Amino acid sequence: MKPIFLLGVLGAAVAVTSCSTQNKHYTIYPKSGTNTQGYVDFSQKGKEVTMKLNVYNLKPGEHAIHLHEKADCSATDGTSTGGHWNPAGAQHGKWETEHFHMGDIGNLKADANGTAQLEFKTDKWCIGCSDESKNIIGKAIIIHADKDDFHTQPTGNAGGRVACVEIK
Ligand SMILES: [Cu+2]
Ligand SMILES: [Zn+2]
Repeated sequence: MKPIFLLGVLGAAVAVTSCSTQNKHYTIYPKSGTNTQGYVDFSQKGKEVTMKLNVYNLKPGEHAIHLHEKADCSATDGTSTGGHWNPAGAQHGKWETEHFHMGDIGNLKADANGTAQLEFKTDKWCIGCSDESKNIIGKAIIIHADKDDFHTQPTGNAGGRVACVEIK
């Protein structure tokens, strides 16, 4: 009976793993000739995804941050990531107002040293689930040169792309 007992224990372990917290760690790469760097961590607990960002070497002030539609940071200006991730075909805007893209995170604020932190939580995303209107895997994070004005279509008039993350 020992082998059967072992299989039972293994099965329970797999079941626990598949519904516990997911953690993903990514490096932020500079784009458009900047020296912007940093890292980002995503985790999911139940239906809630948390994103924690630490960015360095930004220009002091506000910078738009979005999820863009393709995990491809290959272009020197970051344009290979495409436009804002927008599975619902919505207009660009401010997060959780009357209209916004699923990637419209908002703005980061860099201090006088060019350092910015952001913690963002939402149940509108998932990490690797089968619902493609929520799944952030295969998307990119873009940090922009300028701030998001929340109304210019479809970009928020946020300027160039100074940093990029491939969410794989
Ligand atoms: Cu953007
Ligand atoms: Zn947008």
